[in-house]
Amino acid sequence: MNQSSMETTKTQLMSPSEIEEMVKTLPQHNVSWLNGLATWCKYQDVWHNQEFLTKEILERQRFEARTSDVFLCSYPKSGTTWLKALAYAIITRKMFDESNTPLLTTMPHKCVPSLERDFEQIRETNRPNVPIATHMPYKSLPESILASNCKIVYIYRNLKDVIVSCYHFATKIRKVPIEDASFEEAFDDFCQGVTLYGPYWDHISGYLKASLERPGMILLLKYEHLKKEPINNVKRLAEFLGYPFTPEEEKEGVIESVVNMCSFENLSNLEINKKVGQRVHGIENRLFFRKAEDGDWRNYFTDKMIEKIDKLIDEKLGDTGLVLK
Ligand code: PAP
Repeated sequence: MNQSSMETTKTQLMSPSEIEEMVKTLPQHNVSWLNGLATWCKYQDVWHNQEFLTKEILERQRFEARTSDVFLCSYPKSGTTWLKALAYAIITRKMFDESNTPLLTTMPHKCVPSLERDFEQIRETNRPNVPIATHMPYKSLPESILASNCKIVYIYRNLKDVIVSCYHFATKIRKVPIEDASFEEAFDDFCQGVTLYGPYWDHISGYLKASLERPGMILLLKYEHLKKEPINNVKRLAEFLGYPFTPEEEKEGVIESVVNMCSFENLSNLEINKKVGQRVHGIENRLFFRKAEDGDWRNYFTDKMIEKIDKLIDEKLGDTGLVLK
């Protein structure tokens, strides 16, 4: 079978060995700015980490959504850790407060499982009623999520800050010294759409289009808005998740305590999130907390890069009305 005919068998279930064979036929990209230590491959027009793709496709086929499931979706480095912490704190606030919440001792990525990595946990029949996170583009979501009409929260962020954050994270997890990793090459790959779960444009426009087609079922949140107006946005999030704050809770300052608990300052200073050797999905917890600054991109982008990326944003996403610059 050639690659395209193998790929079009998507809706028929493939066995692990069939998937493995198919993955070998996919277009590959060896990432030069990571000293060739990462290989990405393109499956159904989306770039994936080759190491995990077979398992991901297999689990995507097996996954059965519950109607009550809520998905926290994001392009990598757009605020996933923060959103996971907030959603978890909101949903569990009747059981825990800031003195005993599991967030104090458990990394947000462990409190809220990931569809791409935590297969066993998610497959448990009695899994707890917490959201599930994913970086998959909308079109790649398991069919049962769409069939079950599940709610989705999509967080997005200033694109230039996303690029810088992706660059740092990728170099750190591959242990490539930053001075050896060309930001220019990373930027060029990004612009060409060759990025994990990219092209980026397709990712964001896929969720945006879905939010217009499924009104009320997809909440879009912007990282920068969440920072500027945390109270209002956390209220919106809680309402959407089906756990609205009561007037009494508002008066008692419960929203503020959720916001404070999940702030970068608080989470990044917890022992569990800063101690060397504490890992989630094989990655040090502390690497998920870097600067959390808006506009850090100014330290990396040349004028030429700014011009190029702004032009691309206009071309690819200009008609969405989203402000990503
Ligand atoms: P992921 O996609 O790998 O899960 P994600 O959490 O989306 O990563 O993004 C990490 C970014 O969010 C980092 O940004 P930076 O590289 O620009 O610093 C990280 O610092 C930031 N971040 C992590 N936790 C928080 C938080 N509680 N509040 C705000 N930003 C946060």
